[in-house]
Amino acid sequence: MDQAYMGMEEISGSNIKLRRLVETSEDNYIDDEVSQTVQCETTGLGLPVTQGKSPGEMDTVLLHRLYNNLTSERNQLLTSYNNLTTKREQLLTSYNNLTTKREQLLTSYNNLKTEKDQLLTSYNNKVKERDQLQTRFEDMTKNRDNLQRKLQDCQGNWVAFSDSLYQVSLEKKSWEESRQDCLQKGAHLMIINRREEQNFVNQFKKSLWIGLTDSETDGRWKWVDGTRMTTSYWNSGEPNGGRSENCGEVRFYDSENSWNDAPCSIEKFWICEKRVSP
Ligand SMILES: [Ca+2]
Ligand SMILES: [Ca+2]
Repeated sequence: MDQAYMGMEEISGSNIKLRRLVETSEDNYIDDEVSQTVQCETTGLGLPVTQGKSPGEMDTVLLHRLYNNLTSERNQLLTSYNNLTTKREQLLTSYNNLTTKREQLLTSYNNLKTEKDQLLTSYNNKVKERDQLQTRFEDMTKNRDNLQRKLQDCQGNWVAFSDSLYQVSLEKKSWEESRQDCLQKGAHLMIINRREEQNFVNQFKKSLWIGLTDSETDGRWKWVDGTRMTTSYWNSGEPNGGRSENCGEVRFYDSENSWNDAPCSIEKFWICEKRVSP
């Protein structure tokens, strides 16, 4: 425990200069020049009755009072210092708590950010997957529709060959009526572009109107879709009808070159063609 001593160094008139020695716990003495000049007024010090006391007794009383005042002030300062120390420790603790909290929040923020990135990636993958499934679904729907159409066509005596369906009529009509019949079925009179098709049509062993005509300009044979005939399978000596035979038919089916030109008004069986793939 600190001990404080008050020593009188000089008393001169009503001014008193004090010297304080403070002993610390480490036994060091701090010679603290005090530091204080006390204005000593009779009424200010509240001195008790001085009458009848010698000057020496009066000094002792005065010093005693000063000592008490200073001790009280010192105690107040000590209390204040202790309070400030406590406050400082509380603030330090509070600061440390806040720092810890801040680090926890930072960690939490980073974790959330990582989680957000993962969710975003996952979302993008799902979107991609959905789009792929959508495309697949559309393809399958298209496929199903094609198959359904093929099935319906097969039920109507259509025969599938390569990328087309073919239907041979059960009755006979003129070339123009035959053409119209095919159009009504969403088809057209058969157009022969390849050798395989030519051999295919011969297999029916029937005289059949096909989509070939030179009615616009004699000798310039065209298909019903407006394209020019380039590869032909005319039978020997055909076409020989001139202006009187302007429509093409398959007739000599035992020969690969089975075509003949015939008058368009003659009623014959015919063959329609419908493409099923673009
Ligand atoms: Ca002709
Ligand atoms: Ca002919």
